[in-house]
Amino acid sequence: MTAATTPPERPAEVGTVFDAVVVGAGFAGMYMLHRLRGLGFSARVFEAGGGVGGTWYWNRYPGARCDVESMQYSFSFSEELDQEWNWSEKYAPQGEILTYANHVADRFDLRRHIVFDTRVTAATFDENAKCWQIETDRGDRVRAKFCIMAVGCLSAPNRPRFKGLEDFRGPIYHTGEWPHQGVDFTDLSVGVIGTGSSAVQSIPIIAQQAASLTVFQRTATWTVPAWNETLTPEYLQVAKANYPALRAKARGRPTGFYFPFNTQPALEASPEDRDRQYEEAWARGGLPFLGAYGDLLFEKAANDTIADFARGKIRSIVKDPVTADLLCPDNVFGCKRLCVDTGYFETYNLPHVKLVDVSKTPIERFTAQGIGVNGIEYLLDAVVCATGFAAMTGSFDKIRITGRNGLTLSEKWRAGPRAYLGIASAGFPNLFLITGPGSPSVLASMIQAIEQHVDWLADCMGHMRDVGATSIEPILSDEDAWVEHVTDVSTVSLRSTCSSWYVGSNTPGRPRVFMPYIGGFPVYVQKCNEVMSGGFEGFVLEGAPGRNAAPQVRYTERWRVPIDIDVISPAAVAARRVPMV
Ligand code: N01
Repeated sequence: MTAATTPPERPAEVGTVFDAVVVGAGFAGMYMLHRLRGLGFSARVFEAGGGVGGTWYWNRYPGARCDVESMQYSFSFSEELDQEWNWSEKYAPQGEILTYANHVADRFDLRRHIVFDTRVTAATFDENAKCWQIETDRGDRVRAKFCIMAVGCLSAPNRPRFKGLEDFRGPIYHTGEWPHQGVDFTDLSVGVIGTGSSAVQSIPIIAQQAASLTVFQRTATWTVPAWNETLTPEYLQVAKANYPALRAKARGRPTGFYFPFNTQPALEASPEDRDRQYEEAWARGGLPFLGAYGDLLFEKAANDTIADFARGKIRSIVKDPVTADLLCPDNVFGCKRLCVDTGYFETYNLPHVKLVDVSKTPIERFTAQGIGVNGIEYLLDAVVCATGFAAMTGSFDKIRITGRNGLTLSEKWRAGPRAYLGIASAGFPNLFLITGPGSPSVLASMIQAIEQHVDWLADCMGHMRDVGATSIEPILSDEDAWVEHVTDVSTVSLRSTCSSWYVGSNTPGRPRVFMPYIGGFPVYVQKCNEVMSGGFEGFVLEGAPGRNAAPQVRYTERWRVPIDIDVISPAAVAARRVPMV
């Protein structure tokens, strides 16, 4: 099931002391390293994979591509980088994003500080020395003042423990750990379990190769066409001329990326106007479809109008009415993460593609030759588990992170993750979480969310050095208030109403907690800016006089932009008595 090749031998590194150790060399780890080096800090990055890129290193399944437009799904910290890189398509394929990640690593000379094929297994805070001891599966034991978790929000694959897995004679793949050499499904009977983003992207491509394809669907998915296209030199020239303005505007948007957003309520439009608006938004495609009206994720009646429209589209595409019915979701539109596809529904018109509903009669077991559901055995040569991830917290759980008094982070988070601003957790001094639970993270464009956290952390660490502070740690009551606020705000959104990986309910045994901050990226950024300007309000800094003074702002200036659009209007919040940040 894994993509790993045998890593080269190397001696273990023991006893070295760094200013910072970063766990992970995806976009978060790479940018953090760049900033640490800019500040003159010594740093080591440990990366489990054999190269940079994180998500884009592991998720090599057929059809994998980004669902945020390439021009915006990229680093924005370097104007030169923006100008020199040319994206080939509106939505970049996985291979191109990985090439971009490698380009960034080379251009900013990051590799010599990264150790690949090395998984961090433990991080332990030494209360006397006020530093972290970090251990890896290659025998490394190093120390660092700061331990920075850049482990990704969707990096721990969810592998349901179906009965009889070991009986199945064919290969079982997981989309999140795809073999690097690729998989040839030609002439095979293939089963795909799941219908989330990974499945929606891979199913049309697998169907082109396979002799037969059986999709096991537990919950029908909402997906919008990508209308992907090649980016012409003329388009790139105009876009690049306006890049700085686009980047700045994006920072003021609820998702951290720019797209046309109609703040008018759907319920105030006539049915004819709504249809016209939805047709136009559908024709633009992608995640911006949800920007057709401002109340779609807040008012169920408004949501019903877009859901009805989208169900109409599904029925107009899928020829077999029984299959079309099964493919029509009955939950809130956009409640689970909206998918973006190319030819997903059309694939079900192919004669060799079958949809099996496992919503009421779950997968019973794997057999030697296939999968059993409701007394029927579906014969398969290979199975693809597109079953997602233990989102937001799964990657932390894989590392034994021990803070003050021997408490582990997993123990502290047993009833749900607790972190101030999603960036640090009380009891774990000098431990930083990049896009941790309680920050916008997956509800924003990930790279922008990463950059904002990294810039904030860089200014924080720079300040600590300026004033001689030895440690920083959230005040428990401020953390509690933030966690409560994150939950309160989530109740305003219809997104909190269904079972999804946002609330952890896609994997058994996890508490139901809405984990990302849904109050909107710019509102969150404003809060972070205020915390910093106020001398790191809500944090205890130890070790120097004047430690809670306002810092010298080195990197966060670019995040001090006006809020262009709130995702949750103050009026909506007031109506439900949810405190604004
Ligand atoms: O995972 P998912 P994903 N029996 O959790 C089903 C990002 N991403 O890898 O909905 C049967 O969304 C599960 O069913 P249900 C993006 O943020 C981005 O597809 O829980 N089925 C669901 O259908 C995305 O949201 C991109 O009832 C089982 C599916 O497996 C996130 O990653 C591309 C099951 C899992 O869907 C995760 O996407 C890919 C079981 N026991 C991913 N267990 C882009 O940028 C689970 N399922 C485009």
